[in-house]
Amino acid sequence: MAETIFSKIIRREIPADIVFEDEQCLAFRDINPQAPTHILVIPKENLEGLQAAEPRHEQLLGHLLLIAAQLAQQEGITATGYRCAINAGAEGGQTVYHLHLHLLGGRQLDWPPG
Ligand code: DGP
Repeated sequence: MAETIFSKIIRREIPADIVFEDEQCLAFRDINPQAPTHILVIPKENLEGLQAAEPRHEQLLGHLLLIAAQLAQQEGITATGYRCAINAGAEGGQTVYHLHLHLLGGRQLDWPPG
């Protein structure tokens, strides 16, 4: 699959406000935040999206969620609440085709989303 801008962020070729990194993933603040906390958690592996996930990604997907919960603690939004969202494909609102989990919080979030 083709690389996206997120591969360049992983390689530090373009700047990002990185808040967490380990061997499997990177987390950085969204460039166009939709809430006071808006962090993207991405795998370092070049995976197009949830729609391309395979059984071998099971551990990685769980890891991304646990890191999001850890970052929510770090951001101080666990008690008030937050949302984790993965947009998959065009009608899901995906614009960057490298899997990413949005961690949103710090304000009342509407439901259903638009
Ligand atoms: P999605 O619509 O789910 O594919 O979300 C892509 C998100 O990525 C969107 O909220 C904006 C963010 N984004 C796109 N380009 C960049 C970038 O270069 N840096 C950062 N920090 N975020 C980006």
